[in-house]
Amino acid sequence: MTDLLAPSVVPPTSDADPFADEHLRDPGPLHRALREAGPVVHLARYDVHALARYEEVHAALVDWQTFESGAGVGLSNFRHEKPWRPPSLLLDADPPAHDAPRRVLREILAPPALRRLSAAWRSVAEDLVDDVLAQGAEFDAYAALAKAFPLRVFPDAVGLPPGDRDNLLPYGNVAFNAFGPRNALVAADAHRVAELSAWVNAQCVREVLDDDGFGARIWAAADRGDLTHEQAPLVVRSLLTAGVDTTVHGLSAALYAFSTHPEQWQRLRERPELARVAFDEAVRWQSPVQTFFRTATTDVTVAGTVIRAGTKILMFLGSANRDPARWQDPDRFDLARDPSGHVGFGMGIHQCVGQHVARLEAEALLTALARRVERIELAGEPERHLNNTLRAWASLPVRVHRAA
Ligand code: 8QM
Repeated sequence: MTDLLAPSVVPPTSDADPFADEHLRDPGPLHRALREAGPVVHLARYDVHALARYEEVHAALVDWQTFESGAGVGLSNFRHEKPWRPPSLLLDADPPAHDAPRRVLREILAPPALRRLSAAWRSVAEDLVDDVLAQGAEFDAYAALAKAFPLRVFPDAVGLPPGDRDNLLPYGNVAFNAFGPRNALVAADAHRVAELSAWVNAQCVREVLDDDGFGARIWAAADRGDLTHEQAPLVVRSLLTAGVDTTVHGLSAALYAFSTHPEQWQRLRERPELARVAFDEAVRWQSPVQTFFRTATTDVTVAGTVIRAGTKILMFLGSANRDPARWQDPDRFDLARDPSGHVGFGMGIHQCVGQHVARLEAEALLTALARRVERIELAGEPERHLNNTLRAWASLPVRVHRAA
């Protein structure tokens, strides 16, 4: 609420475009500048307020009443602009509408429900790592592992028919670009949006999904009355939008981290039970999902700055995860730290509902690799893939030394 007694602060202004190639390629310097400029910074280019410090990002994430998602969590305001696709029932929603889809998905993706997948995923990971290692000591860890593994296990778990899964990452690329401004990254894929959307929507119908996956369980929830039958395909669509690129680039982050921190790889090899915490630390360190927006539901004062009702607020998750006021030596990838509290999976009522799936994938892949590989190092310069929201990869050339 606006405190009538306190004078309001005029926040510092920045001309920077966080969605420009330069900052997407290397966001650290901009993040540092924004954190140091103040708790709230006005971004002149988009006329939005930005939060780059942990404290304010965390506070905004947990206050869904003041910082709503229902106007969309990208730059575009769904109350004034037509969304590029029907809004997500989870991501672009607030209570009470948000709660039923969330509850359904939470049950389906909860640890007890995933237990039956664990053994199968471990064995897929072991076979994949064996195949990759059999082909030589140097390979692209992005393509061969980080991308290959989720594409092998996740669409099956959802219940997609076998065959053509090549559309999943391009669809995700479109969806994650769409949270940003309509820049050249959005324009580059514009010609594929209709085709990719049609393909994804076609995978969400009951008849296409096998009867034992996450997708079928979403439809079964509709039969029980926990969702409507109109909602079910959109909830399946959320899995296909949020569940592929995120894990691919999260696993890439972990592999990059270990390729550049040999002592941390040794630690993981000695204590493979650290795989899960290592994945969370990699998510903190790289923040595969860099940013999300909220919309103020009322005039709200943040650290003295009045943010007007109906305006967008840009939250820099990746910057909050490197804020030295919250993290000791924040730029260090360190398995000895406790990364819990990072906002790489968000925080509050929207916190990643699929995080247990992601951790299970990471655990399977990292432990399979740790058992077979003594050392992993970069064999060339990694290449980034630029996206308005994702901290993504195009290649991660590595060289491995096999364990005896
Ligand atoms: C981001 O479609 C959706 O429901 C959805 C899309 C993207 C995400 C989450 C949900 C956070 C990973």
